[in-house]
Amino acid sequence: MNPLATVGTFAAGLLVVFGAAVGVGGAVGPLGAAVAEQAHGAGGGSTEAHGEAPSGADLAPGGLALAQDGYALRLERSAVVAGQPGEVRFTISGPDDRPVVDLTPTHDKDLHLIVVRRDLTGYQHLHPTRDATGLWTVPLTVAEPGPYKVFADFQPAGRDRSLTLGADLTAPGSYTPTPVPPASPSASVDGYDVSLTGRLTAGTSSRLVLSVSKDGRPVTDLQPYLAAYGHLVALRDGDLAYLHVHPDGELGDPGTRPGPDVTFYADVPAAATYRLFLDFQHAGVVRTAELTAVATPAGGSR
Ligand SMILES: [Cu+2]
Repeated sequence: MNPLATVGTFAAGLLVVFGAAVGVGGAVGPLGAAVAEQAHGAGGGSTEAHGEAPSGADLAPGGLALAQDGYALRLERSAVVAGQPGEVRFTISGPDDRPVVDLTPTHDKDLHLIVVRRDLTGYQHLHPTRDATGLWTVPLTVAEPGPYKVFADFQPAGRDRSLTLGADLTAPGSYTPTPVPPASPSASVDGYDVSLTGRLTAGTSSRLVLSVSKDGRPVTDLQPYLAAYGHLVALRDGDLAYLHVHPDGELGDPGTRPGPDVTFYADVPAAATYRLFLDFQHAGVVRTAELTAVATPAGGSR
């Protein structure tokens, strides 16, 4: 669904990855700190007019640990071979240490699996299938070697919110990180242009409107994808924290139209650079637009 861009050849031998986890992301400070900090930030700073008062729990990003709240993500193998068709196999164990088989669907699926390289390239959004024993499988091919992160986004039955666990996956070989593109409110994919209005502000739930056009004309017949007219994933540059993002409105709501605008709320815990991945479906094809956005400090102006 998300064809990997074929990256050109690059100088070999810069960095070699052999199975071991590489890069940043292991150590993470208390996530509540940034939230608490902004609470007594600059006086007179405006808060977003989004109604919900942000709470630390809402803003804390997921994906930074492979185990949380009694749930654990276990990849059967933590390595893949770049350029070769492979498969991801994993289980998610629950507080009773048994594989979780009872899930509440979110965005139309029991589980969303996001795969991305540490440099935020090679994004893939997959939907594994689960067997009766709780083993999940999905075909996966990564184009380039390097350290990857796998995110499982799911909601165990009985929990009132979803959970995102993250695990390392390595494609051994020569790895040259691609710098994250500078912040830009627009991106193009396969002849479609996506523009972003709204800005990310630390410590709040930020309203983001993504507008899709083609050949200069707004697209007004987006097709439902994952129970919405778009699906947004936001990852933080530096540690690949996985932000909480939810669409504004649902299919069938009078105010929810099939484009050109798709609105989301993203819970932003801290001022940092984020990469946004918008999946949208038009003319039967799901495409992913990728943008970089920088979250400003709470109360800051920009
Ligand atoms: Cu999904």
